[in-house]
Amino acid sequence: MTSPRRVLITAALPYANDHPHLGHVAGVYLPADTYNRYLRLKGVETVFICGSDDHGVPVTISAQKENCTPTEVVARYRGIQEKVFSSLGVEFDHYSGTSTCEGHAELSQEFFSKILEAGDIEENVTDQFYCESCDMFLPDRYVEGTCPHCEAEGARGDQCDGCGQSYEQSELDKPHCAICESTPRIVPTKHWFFRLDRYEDRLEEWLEGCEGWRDNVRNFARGIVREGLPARSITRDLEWGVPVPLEEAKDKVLYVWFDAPIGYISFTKEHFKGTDNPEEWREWWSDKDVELVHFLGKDNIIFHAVIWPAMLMGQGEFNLPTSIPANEYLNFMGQKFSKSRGVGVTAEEILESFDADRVRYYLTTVAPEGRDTSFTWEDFIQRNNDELSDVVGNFAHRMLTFTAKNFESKVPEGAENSEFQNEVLQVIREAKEGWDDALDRQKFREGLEKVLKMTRQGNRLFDQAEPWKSRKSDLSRCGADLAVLLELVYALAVLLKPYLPTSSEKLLSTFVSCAPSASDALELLGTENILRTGCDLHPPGIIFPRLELPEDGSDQA
Ligand code: B3M
Ligand code: ZN
Repeated sequence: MTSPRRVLITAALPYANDHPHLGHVAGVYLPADTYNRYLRLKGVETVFICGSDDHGVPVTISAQKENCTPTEVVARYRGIQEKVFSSLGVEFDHYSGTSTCEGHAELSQEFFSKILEAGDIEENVTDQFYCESCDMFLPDRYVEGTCPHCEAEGARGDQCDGCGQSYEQSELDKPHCAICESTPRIVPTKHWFFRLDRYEDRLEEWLEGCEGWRDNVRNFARGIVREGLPARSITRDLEWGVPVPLEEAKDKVLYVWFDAPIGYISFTKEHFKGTDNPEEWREWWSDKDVELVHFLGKDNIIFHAVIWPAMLMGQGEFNLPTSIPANEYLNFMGQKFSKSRGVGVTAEEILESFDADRVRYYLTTVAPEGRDTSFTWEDFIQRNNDELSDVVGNFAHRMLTFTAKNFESKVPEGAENSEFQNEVLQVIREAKEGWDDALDRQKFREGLEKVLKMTRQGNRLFDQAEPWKSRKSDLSRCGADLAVLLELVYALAVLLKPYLPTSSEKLLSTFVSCAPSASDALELLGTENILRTGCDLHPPGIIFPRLELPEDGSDQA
């Protein structure tokens, strides 16, 4: 017997200082969740890991602004994040946080020590920005200036959002303190540097073999490696973070991007703690057949596709990523989501007016898979109405009410090998194959389009069969035609399962007594009539009522 496929899925750890907005959801958490649900439906074993990124400057800046401690900021936002994800139906197996997860600091320190012992971390005195009026060093987001690579303004000390590059802060032009705006002084301080240059060949070779990756990710990573990788400082003059495990660096912490991805491992470890097999985490990280899939936004590519793999190579015990589906950005009405500029809508806000599945549906149809896309309220309403209500919901409703009226809501007897049956089954089979192929390649929008197309074809086939006529002239033919169209409704419920967990469950409950479980049925879809003849259907009523624009949305649209 071959053992089942295993996939470890992670979603980028959100900084514990923000309400997840729809851009984050569309680009990272929703596709990760859809992928997890898809794999489970197929019987693949998965572990789905996430948690908050608690360390680093984003959190300390928020703490300073909100006049509280980083620990308080973390606790507040972690609660918000968990609530948002669960109300969207994004179901992680484990959601932790880098400042609270037991063993996370130790594991991060182990990574550091091991890479240090291998001679790939070296110390160096460097010039760092120091703000006199704030009386502190200005690591990362504490300093802003002009990007040395693309000249964008507002670039931060460690990374530019404009071009996605990361660099040493001393390279930044026109630096100023992000808190008080004053121009910082340069003060020498000692830091520890990760010698990425020593990994160039291995990274290049590894990336060469990473076939099937999205072009945006692979080309970007290869380009960066080819340009040559300078040593990167991985320590900071801060109090908040994982302490550097060296006597002489007692007042320094690890750079947040050093400890954050290690969270994927420490959270997995925590997940298995208290189970029958607490050591199972190791299999998920070391067994060669386990696939490791990281979902993230494009600004995180360099860290996941270059620096993190180098850390893993240096540490030596764990698997490298199998794929890194990174998305572009979802914008809001043509502008970048921005809390500070008040652009966008948070997940909490939209969920006040709409069901999670409506949000999941729309965000999948505008998934920023290959290019930036835009959320607009009008489009949100229109796609939900034109597609989910008028095509999907309407088709299911039409078939089920027709069955209720003419066949007492029982699955009518099919007609094997009739031309019509074969045609409908073929439509189902093709849709299922296309859906499977698209989801396997993490093309979620494409997978959903296959389902929609199948439904439109179903509607057309129903019209073509004219069962309202054959009902009078040939009831058994009418029943047979309907029986196979009900197969299509059932297929619809199964194929929507990864995308719309609640609504697909409602639709599936129609067939509770007539069909095997969705997982068992998946392989059979479109090959034969699966539904048991004569069995009772339980129509769910209208599953997708038409939507209206919320009042405060209309003026923005
Ligand atoms: N917190 C960056 C971000 O939210 C970061 C991701 C960490 S993943 C290990 O953009
Ligand atoms: Zn300052």
